[in-house]
Amino acid sequence: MQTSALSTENIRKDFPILQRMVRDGKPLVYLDNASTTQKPNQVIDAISDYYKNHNANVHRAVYALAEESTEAYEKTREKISKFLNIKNKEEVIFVRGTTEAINLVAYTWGRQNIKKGDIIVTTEYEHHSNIVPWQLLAKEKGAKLEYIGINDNGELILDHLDSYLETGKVKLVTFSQMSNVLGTISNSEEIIKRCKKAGVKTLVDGAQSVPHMKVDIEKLDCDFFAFSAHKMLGPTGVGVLWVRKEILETMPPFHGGGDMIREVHKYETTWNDLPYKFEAGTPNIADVIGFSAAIDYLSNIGMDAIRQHEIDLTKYALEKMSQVKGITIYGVKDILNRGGVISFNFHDVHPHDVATIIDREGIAVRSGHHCAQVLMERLNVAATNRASFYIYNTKEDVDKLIKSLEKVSELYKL
Ligand code: C6P
Repeated sequence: MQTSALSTENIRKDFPILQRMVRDGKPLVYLDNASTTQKPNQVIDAISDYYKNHNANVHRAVYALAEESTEAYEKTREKISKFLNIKNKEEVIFVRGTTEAINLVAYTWGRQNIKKGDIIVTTEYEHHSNIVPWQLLAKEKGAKLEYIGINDNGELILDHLDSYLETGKVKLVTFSQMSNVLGTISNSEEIIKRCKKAGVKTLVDGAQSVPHMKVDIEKLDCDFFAFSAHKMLGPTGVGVLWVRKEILETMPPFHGGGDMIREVHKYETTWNDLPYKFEAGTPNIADVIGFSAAIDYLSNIGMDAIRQHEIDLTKYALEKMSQVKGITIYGVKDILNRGGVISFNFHDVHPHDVATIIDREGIAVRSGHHCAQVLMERLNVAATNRASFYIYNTKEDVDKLIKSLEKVSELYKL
């Protein structure tokens, strides 16, 4: 059932962990959703039901449990295809997460296609998992890694993209659809359009976008797309790599082993059909099935309602937080161009100290470089605090975060 407005009160009842007390009886205020989200009973129960009632390996046997397990596993692939408007479900590959998805592309397509003197373009606000695999590949091949910079508002400078494209040497442009630190929503369709015109492949890191907004892969028209289940109510250890079929068909396998083969002889092997060619070994069956329940949960609320909830909450938080003396907030000013992620520093107190003090009040925020050290360098900071929201967060959570900063002020006599 699609609802137009989201009821945090009802939603919260589905998340057992949100009833928890932490630190001497303080109610948990969980504001680290960009890192990983909490799991509703529906997801926990789906995993437990699989192990209690259906546990068997997939794609290998004909007995009842094996059929049930295979069916449930494959149903998730169908569900993901529908959720993201993917036409061919064979283009959906289960991996461990966004990191593995990007590495898969670098090791298979990348090794096959990137040559000496080629350019791979990424951005200054990428997560390390969208930088390091390309550094490794560029070093191996004698290629160059270049960066689309960001302006002081935290947006990508697309002129940089144009000047790289003009060299005629760019083979891949890879960027996140939403920054995990600034919350900036990239102008993805425009970037992809410019790359397509130049005949350049595009990879979109959807780790922070898919959980929070409607994503239509068909419309996006990129070549590779990666995201993780655990940031969208699903279990850890499951993610998806989507690759356009024409490209996937040309890619060599990533891992060798069971299920990815058609025939193995002493010195020769032929590959299984897509997508199994890229899913070697026993997959993370239980968690893929848990992921299915997460997609159902999000679909029942509706991605538009989720996005609206986060716009409202982030707007409220930005207004309230910007009134706090001594706070520095990073990122885009326009609420419609950012997700529910607010990175900030408080006076010159180290973010780890801020996070430790407010943790005593039950507030969970992430502090550090957020696996985005290139961005930290650009912002000229070593670290930040980061509050990130999801469907169960409320304005009261924001108020508690702000109140908890008073404790920091008291302690440091600010
Ligand atoms: N960001 C954060 O706290 P994995 O770990 O493979 O599920 O996702 C990696 C990843 C890739 N891209 C982006 C944009 C991300 O935000 C993340 C994960 C978490 O910001 C954990 S470091």
